[in-house]
Amino acid sequence: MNSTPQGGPSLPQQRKLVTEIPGPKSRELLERRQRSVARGLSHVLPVFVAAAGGGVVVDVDGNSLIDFGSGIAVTTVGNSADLVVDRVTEQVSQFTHTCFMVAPYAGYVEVCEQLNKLTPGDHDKRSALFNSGAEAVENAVKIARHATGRDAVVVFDHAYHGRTNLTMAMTAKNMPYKEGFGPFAGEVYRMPMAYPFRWPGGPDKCAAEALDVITGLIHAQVGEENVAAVVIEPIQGEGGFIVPPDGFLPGLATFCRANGILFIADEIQSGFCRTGDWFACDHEHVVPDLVTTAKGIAGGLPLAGVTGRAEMMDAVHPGGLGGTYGGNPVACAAALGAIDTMLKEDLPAGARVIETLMLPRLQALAATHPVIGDVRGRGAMLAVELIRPGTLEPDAAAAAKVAKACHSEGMITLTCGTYGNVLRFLPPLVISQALLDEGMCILEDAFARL
Ligand code: PLZ
Repeated sequence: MNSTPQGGPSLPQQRKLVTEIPGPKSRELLERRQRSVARGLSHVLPVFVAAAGGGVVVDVDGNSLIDFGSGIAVTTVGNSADLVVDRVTEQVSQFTHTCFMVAPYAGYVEVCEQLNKLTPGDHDKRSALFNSGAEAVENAVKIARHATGRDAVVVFDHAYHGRTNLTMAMTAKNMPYKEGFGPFAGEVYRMPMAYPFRWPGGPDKCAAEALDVITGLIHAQVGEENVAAVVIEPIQGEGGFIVPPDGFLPGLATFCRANGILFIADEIQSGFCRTGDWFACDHEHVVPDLVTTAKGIAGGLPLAGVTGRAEMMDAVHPGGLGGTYGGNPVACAAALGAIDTMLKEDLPAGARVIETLMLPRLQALAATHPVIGDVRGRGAMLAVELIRPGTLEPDAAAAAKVAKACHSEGMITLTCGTYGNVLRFLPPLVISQALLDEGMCILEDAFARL
């Protein structure tokens, strides 16, 4: 194999193992990594990447792996997608940076126009661009506090919003995200999540009971008039791909509206076609006041956005928002290429096709393996939760074992969940049906050998 393989969609769409995983070149790099990279950064897979595209990742030893992770829901349009490469190449040869706050450029405005058009609701909107998901969440909270003149922020059990100081406070799980990193930002209040599989009263009562508990707690412990925003992932990502029951998100949005609280949807993982709609909120026609986006927006380049009602976004004084690199021209070019790809290839429909192919097989797997307690998700954001059969007791060891078995067979799959017991599947939306099928066979084998 060529030592520098060309990535992108033309990369052979096949699984191919030519060495053990990791191979000798990856092992050598792993050793160098150990000596040079801080221990705090872990990795899921012990292989180093040489190229990627479509539904495969090729490592430095020439192994071609099936990608069921998309770099954590980022390469929705595939790695090095043609339109992304074209736009980025053109942009990078024109100029790489001026700082939008110094001398603006059209790409930034065009991305904001697309965000305003594509996010839920047809009201007048404004957007602002940043570098990372965490930074977008931080800015959404800044805007909400400024627009309401209130301090409190309500978040949920199992939530993930980032690793900066404020977003660590908003993230639920201690290990590994928060352990030893406090003290955390104040005025963050955590509520129970409508988690159908684990709701004490059962999934049918989950929506109504959760809304009762949450609105009661906000009233008693925070005071509605003190709450600037309720921040929620419409399908929770890192916390376990938890899909709230129908009626929960609309009920929460109605409560917020009635009390002058901004409803902020963190669509960083669930947005941009991933769940079979442009945004997960679209599923129940929920219209958030502010939406945070990142990951899938720019085909792998770092970009994030906050989009919201014009009057709320514009409540902030000129100069109150910004950052050196936010909305970098190359990242904006990538986003325009990625969004163009999503539109041209109708990738929301692509995600629904993936659901149709994968969900029945995951359900069949659950029917034969009692270690699978729950199958859930939408579109190409699917998961199984592993438990000790007949209980709700999480089985993280089983999830790790299945994931590892998949890795050594040449398939990238990720785990998640507060208890680490959820296997999640996030294939690029451009993956071929043949690779999807082969990936499912590997998963089925891994469960059979468990
Ligand atoms: N909000 C809903 O999923 C990022 C985290 C990976 P950044 N999720 C992947 C890790 O272990 O750091 C995420 C998310 C939701 C916010 C974020 C934060 O986005 O771009 O990682 O800052």
